[in-house]
Amino acid sequence: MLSKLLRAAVLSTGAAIATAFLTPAAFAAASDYRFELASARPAGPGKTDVTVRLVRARDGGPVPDAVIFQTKADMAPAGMPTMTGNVAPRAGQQPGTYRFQVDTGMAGGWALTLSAKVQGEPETVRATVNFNAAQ
Ligand SMILES: [Cu+2]
Repeated sequence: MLSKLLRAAVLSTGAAIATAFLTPAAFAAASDYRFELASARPAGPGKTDVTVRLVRARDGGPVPDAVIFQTKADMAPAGMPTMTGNVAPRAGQQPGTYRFQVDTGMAGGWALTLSAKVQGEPETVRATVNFNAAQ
């Protein structure tokens, strides 16, 4: 009886360890996440309000509470990589979305490049999201 209980305990401990190794967090990498454009709206002359969504690549689920520590905006999509615009963070509207006001002094194609720290993910997630600025 005792040995049976002991065996069950050992088995369940083993199962717990196996489960821990199989959780997505254990295998997570920066490529498990992606940024998507949620919206790009004019926000006054030469300014665009850009909202991006951070999602898990696996199931498209939102990833809240990421820390976006580096941003850059330029007109590389329009063949002007040296034309840059200031990026200022704004409060996001819903969990998993991140919002910025970008100084888009020129209408056309812009790229917003982001570096982010995701909770529980040691690798930095980097991505570029293209958007269009109206004037
Ligand atoms: Cu330009």
